[in-house]
Amino acid sequence: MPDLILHHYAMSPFAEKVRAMMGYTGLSWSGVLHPPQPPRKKLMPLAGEYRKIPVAQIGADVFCDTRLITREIARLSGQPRLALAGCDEEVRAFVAKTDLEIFLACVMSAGSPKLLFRFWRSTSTLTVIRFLRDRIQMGRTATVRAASPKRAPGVVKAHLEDLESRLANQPFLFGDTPCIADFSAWHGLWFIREAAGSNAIAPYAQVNAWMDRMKAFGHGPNQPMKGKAAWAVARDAAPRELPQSEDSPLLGKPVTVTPSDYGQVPVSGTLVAQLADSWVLAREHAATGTVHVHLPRDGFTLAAG
Ligand SMILES: N[C@@H](CCC(=O)N[C@@H](CS)C(=O)NCC(=O)O)C(=O)O
Repeated sequence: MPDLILHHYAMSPFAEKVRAMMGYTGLSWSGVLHPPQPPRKKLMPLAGEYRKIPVAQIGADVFCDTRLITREIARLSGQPRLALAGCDEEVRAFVAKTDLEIFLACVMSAGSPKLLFRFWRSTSTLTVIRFLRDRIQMGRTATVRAASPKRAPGVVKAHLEDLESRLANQPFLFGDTPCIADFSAWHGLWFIREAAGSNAIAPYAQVNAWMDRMKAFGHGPNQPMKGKAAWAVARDAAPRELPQSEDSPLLGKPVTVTPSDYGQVPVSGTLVAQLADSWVLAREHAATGTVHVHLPRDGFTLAAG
């Protein structure tokens, strides 16, 4: 059985970042599909209250946020440049901007009746209504503001011009081979060109050629998995050994870890490690036994819970 289980849904751009990275590495994976909005009953025993997608699972270890999922893929594939820690400050700054400001602008500018129709065709009217209600509510409570529908196309245009010039003399954004930055830039533009079927990127020849190269990686060998089978994988495994934790007065105590940007639902558990890039919470559920939920420190806050 493949090591990595990806919890995702088809239209999720951040899940597409991971799927494309799996395609590039050629690692095989199992995929559990979840609804495009909470409640996600099959995910809850594994990731608790975490409300975003994707989530990755390796045995009884659960990784929230692509900052940590890509770290695991870099480790499994032996390709350090697929993780933020394996790249220099310039790449890290590019990814930070692309994963938040540019991503939100891509989603805003891709929104169209055509996209909604495609989504409706792949789900149901009720799901579309629930989805829209959920995202309006999520936008209202977010601490980051997406560019308005009027301003978003300008933000995307500036991004496309930047990519076009980066790609003038090299096949990938930071050199001859892809790094994490390529996958960050891919998923927002994938949403515009592939998911929404918009031709906004058509005038950018280098970007289109690069997108074709990224698309050609595919998603790698993968197989569907049922939610309950993923629970069984966790139940039959023990969480992996943790590295030495930093000191923290909260070690061994109940805590919450919460995203600071949007979808700010606190994830609860017992703090079992504070590492340089992540917090690890132990959680118990009858369906899964003990799992360790890994959440990044960057972009999240820890509190006594
Ligand atoms: N920082 C997160 C962002 C993930 C994210 O925003 N995912 C979107 C889907 S692409 C999401 O969860 N939206 C709300 C939802 O699906 O409930 C990451 O890198 O994984």
